[in-house]
Amino acid sequence: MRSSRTPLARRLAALATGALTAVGLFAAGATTAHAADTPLRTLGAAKGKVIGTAVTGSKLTGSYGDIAGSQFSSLTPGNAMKWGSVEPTQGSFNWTEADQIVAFAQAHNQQVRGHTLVWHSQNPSWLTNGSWTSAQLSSLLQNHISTEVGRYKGKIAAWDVVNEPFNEDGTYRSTLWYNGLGSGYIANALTWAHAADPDAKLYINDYNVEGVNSKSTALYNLVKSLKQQGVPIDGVGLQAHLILGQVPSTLQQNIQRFADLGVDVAITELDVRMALPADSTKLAQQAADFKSVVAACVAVTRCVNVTVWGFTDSDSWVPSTFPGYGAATPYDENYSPKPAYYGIAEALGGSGTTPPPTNGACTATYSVTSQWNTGFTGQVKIACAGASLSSWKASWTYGAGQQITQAWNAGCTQSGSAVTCANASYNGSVPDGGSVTFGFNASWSGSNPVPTVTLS
Ligand code: G2I
Repeated sequence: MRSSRTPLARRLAALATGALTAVGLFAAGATTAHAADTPLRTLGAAKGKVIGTAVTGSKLTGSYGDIAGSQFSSLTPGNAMKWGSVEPTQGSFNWTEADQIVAFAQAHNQQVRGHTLVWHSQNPSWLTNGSWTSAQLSSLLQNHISTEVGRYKGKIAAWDVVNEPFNEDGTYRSTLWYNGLGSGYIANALTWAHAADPDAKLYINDYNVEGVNSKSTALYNLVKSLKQQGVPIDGVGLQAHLILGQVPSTLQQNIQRFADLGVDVAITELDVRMALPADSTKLAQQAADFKSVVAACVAVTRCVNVTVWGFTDSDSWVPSTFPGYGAATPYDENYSPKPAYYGIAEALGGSGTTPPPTNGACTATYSVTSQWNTGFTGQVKIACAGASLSSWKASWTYGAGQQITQAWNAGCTQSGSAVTCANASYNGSVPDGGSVTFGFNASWSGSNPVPTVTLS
């Protein structure tokens, strides 16, 4: 239990993993834990699994960068390697974000999953608006694959070579590629990618292929036939954009049947969306859903990677695509691990990770949101689950001379190293399932360790 550690032990544990958040607790007899206990990548490694996240290159600093670098052993560029991103104008390339993500991954001893070479979406308009003969289309595609795979040769563990080739009924999706080149574009794309980087694992990736159904069976038959023809296909990606409480019961069986074909399987884009607002019941179901997906992968040796499609709710495609839905990832918008985080950890055999209170507690989470040479901006989020507050006071002790200079959404006073922040007139009430966040600016020098917050 976290409260049995000394403040120093807590700080050392947080520093050891680069964690930039700390959680304080206000509840009799409840327990809490935080993401610093054992990183997911370490738990995954012990099970022979790579644990990944999709990332946005421009965000890889501060808490986002710390979590991406410390918790995950694989990164997938969410958008940066798509054709529309890398060649917005024909013959004129922009590799900035893709390069940045690859460099970050190398610096953090992480794999990169390249995503994606052949898709019907997020292509440059010069390509989609052009009118091409099939010979021209074929050569455009070959050049694109050779250029991009060649650029990152030796640096990409696996490529999603072909993305989303099927309709729900298992027929081929009508796309620029299928319509112009026929189904043979898939074998050609794999062959060209293999020529450009013989060491990269080559995948076909799709959604709604997690359970045994018409679409996954079409994918299964395709992979089987590609293998029989000697086409270089190493794996299938099951995206796993799931809805709360709807993990397919045949997930493990489906993973196993692909493994039995002699290919690897990766869960490539896992998220579990829910109708907003989130509450403790939904978050507990979401934890169970993440846990069962990861457990299905753990159960099959050839399931090699589980990647979440964004690790924080602040970096998820869900709210803009499904209005009214969200909270689909394992960390909330303020980078606090949610029950889903602990669901993943448990499926990976995590011990010593106690889920945060889902019942009867309010917690305070301190994080540094930006930092410069002399100052920083921080915030404290107070969240309640199965409990509520009508007023609150958050207190902590600064260990390295930090000094609050300004606060908002709370009244803060500092005396020596002791800081106390009380609610403003308008935000004392924190309902069950709700949260309140206040912010502050402060000065620092030397080091800026994260304090533990006490709620009263
Ligand atoms: O749609 C969810 C995923 C389904 N499988 C393939 C993935 O590649 C796909 O990822 C999403 C990205 O997470 C979104 O971030 O693909 C979307 C496009 O289909 C991405 O959304 C786009 C927005 O539509 C653009 O307006 C925006 O400029 O993201 C772009 C970059 O932020």
